[in-house]
Amino acid sequence: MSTPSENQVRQAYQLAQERYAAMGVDTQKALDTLQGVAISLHCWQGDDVGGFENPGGELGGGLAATGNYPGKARSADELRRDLDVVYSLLPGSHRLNLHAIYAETGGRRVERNDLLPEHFAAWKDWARANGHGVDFNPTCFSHPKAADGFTLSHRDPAIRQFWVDHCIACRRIGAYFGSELGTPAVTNIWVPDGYKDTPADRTTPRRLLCESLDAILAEKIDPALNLDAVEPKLFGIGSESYVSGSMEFYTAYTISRGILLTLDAGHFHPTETIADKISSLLLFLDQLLLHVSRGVRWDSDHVVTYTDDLQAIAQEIVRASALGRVHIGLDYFDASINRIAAWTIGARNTLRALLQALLEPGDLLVQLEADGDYSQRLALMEELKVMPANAVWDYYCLQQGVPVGMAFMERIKDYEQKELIHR
Ligand code: RNT
Ligand code: ZN
Repeated sequence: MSTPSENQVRQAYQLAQERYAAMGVDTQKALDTLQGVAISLHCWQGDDVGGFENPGGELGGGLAATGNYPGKARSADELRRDLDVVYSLLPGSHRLNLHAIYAETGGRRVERNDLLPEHFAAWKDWARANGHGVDFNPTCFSHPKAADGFTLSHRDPAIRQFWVDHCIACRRIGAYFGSELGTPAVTNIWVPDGYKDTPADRTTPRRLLCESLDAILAEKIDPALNLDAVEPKLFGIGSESYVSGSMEFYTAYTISRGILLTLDAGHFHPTETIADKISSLLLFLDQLLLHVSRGVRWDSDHVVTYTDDLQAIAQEIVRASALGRVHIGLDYFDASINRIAAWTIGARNTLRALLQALLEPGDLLVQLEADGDYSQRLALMEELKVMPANAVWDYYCLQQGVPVGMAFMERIKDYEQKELIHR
């Protein structure tokens, strides 16, 4: 498939720029803003959330990566090489979101509560050399002490303490990345805790979760180094009837403790979207973390595509002028297609949705609304959906020296032939 020539891209941009200018939208300003947005790429798309602690170990916590497409990363070096390819296909400069199970312990078994910054030194060196900020996550699943489905809200104090200690270790590792890289890590706690069937006592696990989180957060860490986030979920596989860390639990918790709330787009009722939650929460919380994902029926982790949901999320961030307060991460894992394509497609879609949102004549829309001219507001919103945003996107890719249009797939196919199929 042939991709447009440089000249075509420039000509299309010229026309698009004029169309947007006629609406009072400055396309270059939108691109300048977009360039400042760093998406946090989730390392776990590269190896189906396997990690390197226990190669071949089973994925737990109700998470499931289906498919056996060749080329899964088997080591941190392979994963970093794969990530390098993804970053080279994205306009702008982006972050990495790392899980604790990606520690490099030199072949030694290190328990999760004993993890130290030094086990992430190679990640730090690589991130620094490539200008990536790093975000971090305790791994409270895929472990014998999580096998019965409870971690931080476990009734056994010894098991609870183990996971508390793991999370404490992870906050320190987050702070290490923050200080080494000069940009705070967002350390996000997600626990799978919950019941398959109707519980008799919904209170106790939530009280225990609250106590565990307070113990984890007891140590004050400079927010310039590490920011804490917690991630609710309505249900998971094996926790269909009850999840300790529900939306209401964590909303109240984060507001009362002044930490970040994580909204994962796949963690709610199938018709419930996170876009509408952003403006409400930002009235009471300083910052949010998003896990941009796509729920499909009971799965919460499909590759991010260019859906209305995605566009609504981007619009809400931009319309609330909240790009500086909303950390944007991706969260999905698809093992049935080329994993690098999965990463790249989802990340490019997320950036493109942000661009389209940045290309809205925000003041005009708000003015129409204030004037009560809802017909004109509707007409304009519909017009915006088909304005030539993609010509601006192509031009941005050209400017940033990354493939235009679908040309990124050629690079991925090439890497697949040279590297992935030999794994
Ligand atoms: C699980 C949560 C969580 C995980 C990652 C691997 O439902 O979304 O964010 O996907 O921590
Ligand atoms: Zn998530």
